[in-house]
Amino acid sequence: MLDEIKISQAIIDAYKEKLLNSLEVDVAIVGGGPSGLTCAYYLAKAKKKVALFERKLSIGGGMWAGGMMFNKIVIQKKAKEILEELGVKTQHYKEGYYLADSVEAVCALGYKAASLGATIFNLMSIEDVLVRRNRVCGLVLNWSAVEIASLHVDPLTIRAKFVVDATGHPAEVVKVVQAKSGLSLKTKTGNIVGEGSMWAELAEEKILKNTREVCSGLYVCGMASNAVFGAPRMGPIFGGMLLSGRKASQAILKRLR
Ligand code: 48F
Repeated sequence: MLDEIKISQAIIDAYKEKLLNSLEVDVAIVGGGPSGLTCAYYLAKAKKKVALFERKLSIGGGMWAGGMMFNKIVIQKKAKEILEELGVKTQHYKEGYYLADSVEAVCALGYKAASLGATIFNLMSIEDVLVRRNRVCGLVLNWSAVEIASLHVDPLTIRAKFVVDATGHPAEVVKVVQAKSGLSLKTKTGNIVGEGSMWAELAEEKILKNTREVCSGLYVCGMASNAVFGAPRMGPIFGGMLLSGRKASQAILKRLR
């Protein structure tokens, strides 16, 4: 016989444990788009304690919709390896261009990251950071529903050895650091430089250089990297997102050793 109260208890007990276990982590990732998920996957694979926070109901960010809702993604040869490692089918299109199904790619990234131990929270928004001794060392979280309804509800916090801003175009974590912390960013202006108009080739070339620590304790990956350091957007080519997520994980793994 099924008891509704036991079902509720199971959910509350398990979620409480999940949240308590994530109060102190090696790496906290903000944003569950392709770059954040890739970063979480590689960190979890290296057995690091990683928590990822996504504002929306579903992870996947801008990847589900391919280009203008045609749900296919284009990737380059180097990034094809990552999708293949995840078991995603890729298809050769023309010299240097490969295709994958965006739904298959998002599902594989989420599944692999979670099954290797990355803890994923959906429906949570990061509204602030913790800064101690000039270093970003944690996140301030709240329910997205609180944010959407503009309710006056105080948040909770978690501590992390490293934080990753994978929030895409708005670079929300770096924005809050710039607005509130007084920390100088490692960009050419000391502030967010801003993204440029679409130029796929240049954007994909720059994104890896821009995937780095932007101030002590805080890395950027994915589109946030180009927005922060000042490089074009790339449109519906996703190789750079996957490679950037992997690069951020590798840089952090070196620091964690
Ligand atoms: O935008 P998004 O997919 O970022 P990405 O990984 O990939 C960019 C591409 O999708 C595309 C592109 C490539 O060609 O330019 O845009 O860099 O995913 C970012 C995720 O972060 C969430 C947001 O809901 C989205 O799913 N997000 C943004 N701000 C917050 C957040 C926040 N403050 N707290 C929690 N999640």
